[in-house]
Amino acid sequence: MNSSQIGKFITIEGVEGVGKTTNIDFIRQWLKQQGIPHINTREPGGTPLAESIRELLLSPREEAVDENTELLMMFAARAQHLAQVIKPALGRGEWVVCDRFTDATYAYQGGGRGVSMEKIAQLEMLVQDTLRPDLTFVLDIPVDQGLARAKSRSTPDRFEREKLAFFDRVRDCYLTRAKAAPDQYRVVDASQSLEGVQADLAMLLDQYLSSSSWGQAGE
Ligand code: T5A
Repeated sequence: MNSSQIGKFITIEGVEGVGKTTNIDFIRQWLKQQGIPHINTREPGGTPLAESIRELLLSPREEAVDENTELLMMFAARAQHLAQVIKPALGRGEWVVCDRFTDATYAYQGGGRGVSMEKIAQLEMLVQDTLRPDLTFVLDIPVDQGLARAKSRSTPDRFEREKLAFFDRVRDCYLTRAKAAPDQYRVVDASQSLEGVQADLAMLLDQYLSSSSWGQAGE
């Protein structure tokens, strides 16, 4: 591999309990096998300050959270994460694998809460400028199945207390965005067995590597 290359930015998205965290481990193993330097991180979070914002965002609370407050906190955490972790890693030529990114803001704050997509796009420009993921996996599953998996594992956070209709809008938004930009997005059926999901991920990663400048440089 040519170490002067800029790293690739891979994000993994989907509704609650779809298997993002589980499959990030699999992607990490895959990158290791290819000898690709990489880091794994997550949103909201990824730095001490951004993880503190995550705590504030996810904790259930009596006080109603204004939708603009929630939106700005997501982007505040993201600005810190980009400055401290994501941009430096990409600049060092490492791949960054991130559990959720701005697609989650479009899906949850836009699709779920009804915040205007234009407002989100303005903040995206402010915080990210032109930086966008190179490749986004949308793990897709019927919402009730994802929530059942998430609930079997931990007590519901502030988002997981939302109604099914909220998550249906979140899922629709992810699928709409994926359909609109097939170069960036790969939708994976996450209702199948874990082995099936990981076989699909490995095939898509192989395809991506062979079509990107990294694959050509490594041959
Ligand atoms: N948010 C985030 C916003 O609203 N806006 C934003 O901009 C951002 C960045 C973050 C919350 O913040 C919101 C969205 C979220 O609500 P989170 O922790 O990132 O929270 O997201 P969650 O979806 O809550 O994470 P979970 O850990 O609950 O779900 P995962 O990571 O998708 O699922 P995972 O891997 O933990 O798996 C859940 C269970 O299912 C099993 C696993 O073993 C595990 O027990 N499993 C399977 N079982 C059977 N078959 C398979 N194929 C399986 N895959 C996994």
